[in-house]
Amino acid sequence: MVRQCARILALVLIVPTGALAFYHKVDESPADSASAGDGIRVSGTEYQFSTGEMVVRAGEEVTITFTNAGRNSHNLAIPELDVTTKTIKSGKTATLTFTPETPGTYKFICSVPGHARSGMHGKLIVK
Ligand SMILES: [Cu+2]
Repeated sequence: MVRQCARILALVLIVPTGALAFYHKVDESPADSASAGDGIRVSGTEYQFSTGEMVVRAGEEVTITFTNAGRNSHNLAIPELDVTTKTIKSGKTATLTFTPETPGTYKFICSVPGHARSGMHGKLIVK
């Protein structure tokens, strides 16, 4: 268990907010699905993510760059895959890198109490 936690922590890196320029493009089309490639950028506000659907391939490493564009602290978690960013403050960015092994549809959420229920959730589709 400790070992697993350490592994997850190692995967979560805080990157400088220099990445802010990128996510505005994603913000303009919240209904679109994001797909892997160079990685997925998603932002979160009260109380929604900039994309409701992410599509990735099984067996391929995926990097999700999550930016908190809201006022409160948020995170991006995929409970079924046991991966989550740290809970980050307004304006901060965190990166999540993992390799989904099994095709399926997984929920991603903000795990701060009440936030998923208020709208911070979406689908990660692993093909
Ligand atoms: Cu949140």
